[in-house]
Amino acid sequence: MTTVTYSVPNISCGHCVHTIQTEVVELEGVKEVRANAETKNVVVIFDAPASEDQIKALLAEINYPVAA
Ligand SMILES: [Cu+2]
Repeated sequence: MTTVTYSVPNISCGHCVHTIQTEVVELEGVKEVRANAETKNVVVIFDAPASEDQIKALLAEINYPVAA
């Protein structure tokens, strides 16, 4: 199990949090997603076949790209 924390500047409200959590948890292998509008962080707990590349690509696709 891997836990990663991403900085996602586009998170601004509870709606963003909901969208991110709903979308990312759909990836096979993702166990838990916690987005936070105050810290603008997304914590993802996952196992294979999910990967960091895949999670980051999905976040970019739904307009919440990870900060470089
Ligand atoms: Cu929002």
